[in-house]
Amino acid sequence: MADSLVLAAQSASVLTLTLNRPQALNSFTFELQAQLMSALDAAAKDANVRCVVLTGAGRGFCAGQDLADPMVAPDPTPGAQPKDLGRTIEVVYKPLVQRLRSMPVPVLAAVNGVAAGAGANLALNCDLVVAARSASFIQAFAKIGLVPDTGGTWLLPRLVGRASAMGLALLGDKLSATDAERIGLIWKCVDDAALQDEVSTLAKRLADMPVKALVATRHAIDGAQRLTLEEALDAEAALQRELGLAHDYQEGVAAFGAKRAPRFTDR
Ligand code: T3D
Repeated sequence: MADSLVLAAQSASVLTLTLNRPQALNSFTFELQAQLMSALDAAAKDANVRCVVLTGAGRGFCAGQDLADPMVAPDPTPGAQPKDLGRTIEVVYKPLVQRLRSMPVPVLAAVNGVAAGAGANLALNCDLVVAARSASFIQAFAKIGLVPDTGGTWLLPRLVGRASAMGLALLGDKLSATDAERIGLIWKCVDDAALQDEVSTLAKRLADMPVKALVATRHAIDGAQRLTLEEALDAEAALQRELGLAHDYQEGVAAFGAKRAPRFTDR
């Protein structure tokens, strides 16, 4: 659909969702968020999807909240009612982060260009982030008098430690993809011309893996942040117990013994 704000394209079991407002660097409107949520909901229910790739159309990945959207832009008219930005977080960004984090398949961000504000943290909420060398990450919030949202306050210190998190969040400087890889903010930075091939190969590889175990790994790693070592060991035991009963474990061990490629099907 020409006017779709999120383009969906499926190749084998990899679904690519492309944010499609290139004229405004794919910044978020309520409608874009609604279409993205609906595409993610559909992917979550579709057994033929085993990996989702999130990327942007044009030269940007996502410039965060559309600051021209009348729903959030301050109204300069004297006496005008101030906008409730907390509401935007509650109805737009919180559900989006929760949707991404609860996807039953791995989600890969292919950051093709600038990722700013909520757009940067949208990418960082994905399971793996691969960026083109010309891409950049900007915690743009402080520049307009806001705090990092879309999970930024939770994610940044966990990804890069408090010192770097504070530097990124307070200063809001543009961080190159090369530096983002160097400080551990993202998984990988590749040359622009290699992004598409790199992402396709990685997405296909993830889709062929035991995705149920990959998703359990996401939950275990995120959940372990607030656990003691003993609690984490117990959580690992519970997950191994569950996964040990699943088809993919039987298949993985059988394939290893038979020296053949496994065929994982659980989701
Ligand atoms: O409810 C709430 O509002 C709270 C939630 C907040 C969540 C957030 O995400 S807050 C952070 C919002 N985002 C930003 O502050 C980033 C704003 N954009 C920029 O700083 C720059 O555009 C970039 C650094 C991202 C890229 O710069 P550059 O020079 O490569 O491009 P540009 O010329 O600035 O932008 C190109 C066009 O996209 C331009 O439109 P034009 O002039 O060609 O018609 C620009 O206005 C538009 N654009 C870019 N970002 C946004 C945007 N339009 C609306 N909203 C944007 N966020």
